[in-house]
Amino acid sequence: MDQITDKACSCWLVSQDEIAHLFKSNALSISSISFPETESPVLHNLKKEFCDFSPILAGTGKALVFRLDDEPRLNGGFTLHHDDLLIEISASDATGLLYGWFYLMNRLQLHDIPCGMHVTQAPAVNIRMLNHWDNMDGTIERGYAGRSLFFAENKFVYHPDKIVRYARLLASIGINALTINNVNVHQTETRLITQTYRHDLISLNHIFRGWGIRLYLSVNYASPIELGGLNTADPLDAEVKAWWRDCFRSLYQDIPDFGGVVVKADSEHRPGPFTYNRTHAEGANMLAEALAPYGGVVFWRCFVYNCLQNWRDRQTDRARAAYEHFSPLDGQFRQNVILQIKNGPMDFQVREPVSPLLNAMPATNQVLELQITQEYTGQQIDLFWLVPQWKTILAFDTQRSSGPSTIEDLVCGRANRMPHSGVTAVVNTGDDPFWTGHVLAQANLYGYGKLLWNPGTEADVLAREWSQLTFGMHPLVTRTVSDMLLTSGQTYENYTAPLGVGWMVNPHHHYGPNIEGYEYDAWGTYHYADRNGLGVDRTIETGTGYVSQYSPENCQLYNNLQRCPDELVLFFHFLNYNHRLKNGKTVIQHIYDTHFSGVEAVDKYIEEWKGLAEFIVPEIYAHVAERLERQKANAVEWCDRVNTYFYRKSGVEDNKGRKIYK
Ligand code: GCV
Repeated sequence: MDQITDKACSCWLVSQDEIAHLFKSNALSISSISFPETESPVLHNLKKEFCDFSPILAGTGKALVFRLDDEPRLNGGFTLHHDDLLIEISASDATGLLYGWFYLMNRLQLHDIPCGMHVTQAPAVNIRMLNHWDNMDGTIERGYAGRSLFFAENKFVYHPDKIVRYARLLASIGINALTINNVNVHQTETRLITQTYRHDLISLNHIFRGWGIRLYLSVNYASPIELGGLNTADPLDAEVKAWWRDCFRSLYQDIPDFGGVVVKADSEHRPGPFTYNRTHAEGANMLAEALAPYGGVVFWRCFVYNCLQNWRDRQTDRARAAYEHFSPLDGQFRQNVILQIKNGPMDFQVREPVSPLLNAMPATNQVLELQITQEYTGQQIDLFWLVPQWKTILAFDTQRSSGPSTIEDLVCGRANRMPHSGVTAVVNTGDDPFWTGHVLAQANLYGYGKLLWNPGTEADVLAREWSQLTFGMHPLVTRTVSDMLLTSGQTYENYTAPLGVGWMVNPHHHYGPNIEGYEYDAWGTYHYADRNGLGVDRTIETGTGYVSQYSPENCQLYNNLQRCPDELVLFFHFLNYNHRLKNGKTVIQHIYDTHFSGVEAVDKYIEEWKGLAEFIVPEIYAHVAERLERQKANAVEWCDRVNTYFYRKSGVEDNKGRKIYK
């Protein structure tokens, strides 16, 4: 098990004691290693990478050189040069050297380090953040990979060595910002910013700093009341302002390079400025002002909507909420406020359009929020590789200006002139020996980091690379694992909710089918299936008008049934069961076909995985096989329930006569 735990823990990344072997297996003999003279926490860790290396240094090999220079590169950029005499990594900062080193390791693992190689790279996205939704009792909201890495029993409980391995893993994919606690900040977690937990926060920050990662905390907007004994959290109140100023003064005295805070306000029963009739700009700016002297920033989440909606009301549309709340505030936020906007207007469903709020506020810092943890996408039981979905999001052209206007342009800072831009995501890790519950779900974390480094990388390249780094170079393994990853999202979509409707899941835990699970609820999450058809009419003429929140071009695209893409058509339109889609099928036949084909695809994964038995470490092989069986059971349940439900509603037979329970 030790061997497994080691391999699984380091997954795509070679552990430190394998580094010497890595050079040997590439027939590279190293005569000396040199580092810059300067000292820094990151350089300290970089040097430690070679603690097992000295015994194998040979007089006759190449020099391995880490060098700081003055070349103008983006933060974290590096150059890797390989010739007859040396392998040199140069960068203008220590983090760049670290990233260069991880890149070199990847190349060595892939046996792709030709003499004459000369590569310069830099991360395309500036803020490359992860959000933990960890609670201090050790649970993780929407966590599917064990317990928290940081907390248990309402205190900090962590193994420094494990946190170091974790930080190293995150640094290897370029992550540079991290929150450690849930955005739902409850009683105990509210105290994380107080002196009570300062010692632990300092220690954790010390670890992450050494890997180029800045630490942030999620904070409770009502802290002045809950901690300070004030009777208000009104952002314009002088005492409230003073309370936050004191709070951050003390925090930054102890941790001068602390990143800042993430805030979920007026959202799903969390406190916020609405209580005091203040805007979100007033709320966020008050915190930002208190953080500004220290260079701290506020990530302010835009997941604000009415979660006490009346299902009888067909005009109120939750999808409209974020845009309605925030777009009128463009230009009112301080320079150190960054709006954190979920990729879709609802909530991390399998298929949603891109949020119309993204790139709709040219005078406001924005980051895109993704979800790596698979809340609605299989919960790390079912396979769902998210990279293709993320690439679709990044490629979306908001058409907000004649200049660069895709989501990729926005997150890379090309779409507006604001100082901050980037991406954050709810992470999928925990204390599980494989970090991510499902071993193959590691590919989601890997893909996230790599995509932010270079959004132009094709999904199949990332799938192949992850498979080779994790499982080695055998072509059958690479082909099989890559195919499984690349098709997994479509497979999951096929056997779950069709054509962009979403929400047909079991309430609260969100796994498994429940067609009407959210239909008569207060969360604003409906599909309106009846005897005629299903879908949400969000058009201008007859629906909620949500489409009008997009640019005129995109509004027309979605509003017009003839043009609206099939995969999102039920998000925007109510359609009869016999409506013919662009793919030539009726809605009902599409539902039957996709559900059967989803189950067949899982069967195929199971068979293909069996073919890898002799190439994969037995424990990992068995672990994935077990997950696939559970996925199969889930897929069958989804298929049967959805097909039966819509057969009963529509009375239409499957034109291929397959088994539908009636
Ligand atoms: C952390 C959804 C999830 C919640 C989550 C919330 C959010 O509603 O189900 O678990 O809360 O999103 O993003 O704040």
